[in-house]
Amino acid sequence: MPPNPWYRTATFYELLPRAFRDSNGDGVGDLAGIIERLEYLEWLGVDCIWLPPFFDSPLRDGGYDVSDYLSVHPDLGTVEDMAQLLDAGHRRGLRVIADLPINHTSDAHPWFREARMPGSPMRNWYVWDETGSRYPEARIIFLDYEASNWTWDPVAEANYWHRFYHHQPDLNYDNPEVGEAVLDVMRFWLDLGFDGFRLDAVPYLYERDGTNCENLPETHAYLKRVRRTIDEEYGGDRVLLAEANQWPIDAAAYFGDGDECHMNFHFPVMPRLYMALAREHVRDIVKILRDTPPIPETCQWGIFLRNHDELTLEMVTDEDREFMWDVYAPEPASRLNLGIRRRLTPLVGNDRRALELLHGLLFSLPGSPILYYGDEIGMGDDISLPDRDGVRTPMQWDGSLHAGFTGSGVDAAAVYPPIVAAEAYRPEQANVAAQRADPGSLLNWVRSMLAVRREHPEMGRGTFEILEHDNDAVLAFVRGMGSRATLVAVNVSEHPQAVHLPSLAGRVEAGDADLIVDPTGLIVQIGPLEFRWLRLS
Ligand code: ISL
Repeated sequence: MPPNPWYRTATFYELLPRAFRDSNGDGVGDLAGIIERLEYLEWLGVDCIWLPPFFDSPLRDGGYDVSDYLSVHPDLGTVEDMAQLLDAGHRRGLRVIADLPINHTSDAHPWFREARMPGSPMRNWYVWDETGSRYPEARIIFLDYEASNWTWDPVAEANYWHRFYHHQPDLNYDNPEVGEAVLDVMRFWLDLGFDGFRLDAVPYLYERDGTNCENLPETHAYLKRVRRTIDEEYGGDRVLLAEANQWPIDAAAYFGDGDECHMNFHFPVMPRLYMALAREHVRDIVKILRDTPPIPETCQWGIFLRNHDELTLEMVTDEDREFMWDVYAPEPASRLNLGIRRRLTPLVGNDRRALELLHGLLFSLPGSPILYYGDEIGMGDDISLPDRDGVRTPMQWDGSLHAGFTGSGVDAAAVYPPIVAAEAYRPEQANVAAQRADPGSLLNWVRSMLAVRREHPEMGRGTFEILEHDNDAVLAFVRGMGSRATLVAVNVSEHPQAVHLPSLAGRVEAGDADLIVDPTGLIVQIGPLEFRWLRLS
């Protein structure tokens, strides 16, 4: 069956179940709370919800440390509640994908508890080494927390391999039983009604001597097997979104020949959007897009401004990383690993023009946009909290105590992470109810842009052509599909700019004071930090 490419024109919305809405007054968000707020997501105009891990877990890595793949964490509800959420979402035309950490489990997972036992037949479900010195070329990802990818286990009397926290042993995909067990996990949730998965941390599934243990051919072969299985058993409607934080050429490999993942995040373009604002030129964006290979017709990039992790600077040069830290993270507390643990709105100093410009890019660059809950209302963060908790605070629904996240009778101490307290971002300043009622709000602006984008399928599925011109404060490109084409022109500088686009002679009607049409081409004038979408004939 040919795949249904719904994901190529969809907008995704990442929401943290613990932080979205608490329905039962225990201070923790839950699945029933999400069901209560589906009306909001439908109103906003998103198409697919991305649910970060909701499984049973000791919660030492926000749930990415899974201790039972076939369960729902008791704080959040039950498998039955999840079935209801999927059903209620589908009735509103909203799809839902589950975030599945398949590279590693928690050390509390029964598989690991069994595997570490002396003489265990399950020992080779994980990756062990006597010396803890194997695979020295593999980098450490959580640099601020871990000194090695190996940790000694006194029970097993061996070191186990982990690419992330030491309490997250990596599964051993060289053991075919592991690949089978993970497929069974996928079947369980697809049977319940999920529309697909975000496959967490996929570059690291296999290890091989003499390599950096990323993007190995064996990893791609396993993912192709997953795709084949899901296509055969569930038809062409379910989606696989890879999380492969890699340079464009390696990232594009996760699409295979259209026979691997349907989607992958475009990590490298993200920091370059912020770099463009800070440098007031678009050369870094243009370069990374030119370095991005064409991808199969049925595939799609996932593009984003922020997510639940730190704003990662893994895919920039050392020099660019220092620049980004200097500009966007002058306080040491806002830096984490190779990134910046801040939300979108504080990053750009709550500048509405920058927020609109970044969303304008998010909604028009090649790929499907992925929003992070709260960014649509300009939510703030709290860098006094540990790790990434400060960008995972409760959604602010209204201006009441606890922001309408939970009942006002709930003890504030039960709400963790706490509601943002910074003056400019308190619930009174940023909340859904007030912004829904205000036609000029950021929320209504984002909603109207999503509606405009829906009318322009070329933004999702169309061709992408960067236009040559001599003003590098302006990014100009054309998205085209069949007889329709839209010019996007973005001024990342604080000064008015004009661009002369010879190739567009005769393709835009004048009638707008900012457009000068003459026989040599089109001149577009754009204000500071503004962008334009213009229909071309
Ligand atoms: O964005 C990154 C960090 O700066 C990435 O390197 C990211 O951490 C990595 O690709 C995997 O992240 C995922 O698995 C982690 C978990 O902590 C993250 O929240 C999740 O997104 C380990 O379980």
